[in-house]
Amino acid sequence: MENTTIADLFDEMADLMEFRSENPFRIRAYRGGAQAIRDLDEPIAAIADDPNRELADLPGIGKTLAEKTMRLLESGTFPQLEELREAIPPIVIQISRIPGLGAKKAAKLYELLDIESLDDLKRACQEGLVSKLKGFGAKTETMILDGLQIAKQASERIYWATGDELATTIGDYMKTCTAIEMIEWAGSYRRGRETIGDLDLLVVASDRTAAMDFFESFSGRSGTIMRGDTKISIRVAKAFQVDMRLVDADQFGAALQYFTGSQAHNIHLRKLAKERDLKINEYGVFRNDDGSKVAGDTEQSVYQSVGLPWIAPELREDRDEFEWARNDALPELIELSDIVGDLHMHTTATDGNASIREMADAAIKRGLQYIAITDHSKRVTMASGLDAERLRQQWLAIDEIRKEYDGRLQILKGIECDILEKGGMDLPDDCLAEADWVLASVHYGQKQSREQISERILGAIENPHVDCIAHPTGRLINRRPAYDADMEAIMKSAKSHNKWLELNANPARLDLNDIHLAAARRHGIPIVINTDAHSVDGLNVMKYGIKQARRGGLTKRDVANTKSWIDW
Ligand code: DGT
Ligand code: CA
Ligand code: CA
Ligand code: ZN
Repeated sequence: MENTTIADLFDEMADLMEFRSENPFRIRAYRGGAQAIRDLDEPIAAIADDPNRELADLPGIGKTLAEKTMRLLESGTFPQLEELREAIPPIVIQISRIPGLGAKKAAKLYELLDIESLDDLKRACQEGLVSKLKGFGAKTETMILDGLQIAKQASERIYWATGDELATTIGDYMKTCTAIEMIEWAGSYRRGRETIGDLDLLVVASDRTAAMDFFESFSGRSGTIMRGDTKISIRVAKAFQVDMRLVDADQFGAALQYFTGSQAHNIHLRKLAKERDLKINEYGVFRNDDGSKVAGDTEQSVYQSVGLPWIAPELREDRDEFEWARNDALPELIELSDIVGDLHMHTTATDGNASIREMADAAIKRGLQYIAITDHSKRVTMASGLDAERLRQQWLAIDEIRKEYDGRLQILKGIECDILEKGGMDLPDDCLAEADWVLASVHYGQKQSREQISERILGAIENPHVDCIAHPTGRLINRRPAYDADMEAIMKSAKSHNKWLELNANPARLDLNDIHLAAARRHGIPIVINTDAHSVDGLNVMKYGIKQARRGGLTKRDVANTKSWIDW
């Protein structure tokens, strides 16, 4: 059983427990465990098999989860999970994912309205049936209609990071198939979209039947959706679809280009071909007059046939990429190896699970030159956020630790300071003034009006001690929409006050998104890509931020933490 599968099952357990309003600490243990397992860089099954190691010793796991993991590895499930699955129908869970609705109301809707799908619920709302129920008003009905899209997406699309783990596992497995000569992922996964609807694998095989049989023998397969001569679709994990298409070697480039998409990008490309009396399809590029083939074995050849350089998949959304390509102005996209610092992470002082030293050692291992310790400020009571006194104590500790790391890693005295609901910063100016690095974040009052939230963020930007706004829009992919804020005004102010904006690399955040990143780049606002790590392994999410940055067209120059700290 894969790490991702185990993590998904623990998350499912947490969802079900949350639904039952069970002990929040136990729920958090499952969520933390899921995250820890997802972050591991080796198979947990290997650790379980190793007589010299204990699962319970892993950070974030503990004795109970270690036991459950053993059960999962042996039997694919554990009794408590099965009990809860029995008791709570999946559609009720789906309904409860509507932001603001909650478990009790979801269960009630299911019972009272005979709802079997989210579409049923939508219809019931449109017919006004929901507002007539006791305890549900017109307001709830509107909230449901507004939130249905998020709930629907959550049940249909997975995070890019989850897709990446699946794709890596399946790809590694398929590469051991001797009948396969060429293999590449296409689709939204290759483009690095923040969520993935299904995975698309493209293969050249010496023996197609053997390649399809091998695909169907993948250990994580739960069923086959269809099998034809050139395409096969299977289900893996929780009903997620993976397509495999078989093409000839001399069509590989054309097929890769076609199935990478996006659809909009491909339509634009075909239009350019038409202007040159050419036709592009998944088999190649052909002349209209005599039907002869002019390109198709590589992607480069396809783009070249319309006079363009190769365009990176992350840019293929029909935004600016064709204009850039035409003018020889394609950005040289940032890479993970360009990053030399990480300016957002938590420690045991608040809700992290590692010490400053542990984070520092892990940062050195990942090749970083500097980190900022940015625990929460006191408003975040749930994470026992720091007041000025505890923060200054932490800084005294950092003074000591710095001596040990001298010449190896710069450790900056930072803080993730909350922007209060009423406006203003959660810590006094004299305290913030002593920090090397101040992130400002909105965690509370996210439902306030556009004016209020914008004012709060603009106020933080104007505070001379604030350096950067963290996760500037507050969205959680598949769970919570961005708060309503005037991003254009925020960017203008950030630019004029010489402040920076974060790209939070957590795969559930990826905040700023690709569109905002492109806008920030146009404004000339430096972006800082941070992990917001709450554990040592949490530092590994940097690569997801890089993917998102590339979608925004960012180069090394656009990203501040590609530079040494002293160069700023
Ligand atoms: P997803 O799976 O919803 O995350 O998004 P994609 O982009 O991976 O979409 P998918 O899996 O339906 O198809 C993969 C690519 O194949 C898509 O980006 C463009 C291409 N493609 C698929 N079907 C069509 C089609 O009917 N027309 C055109 N022009 N392109 C298509
Ligand atoms: Ca796809
Ligand atoms: Ca597909
Ligand atoms: Zn944080």
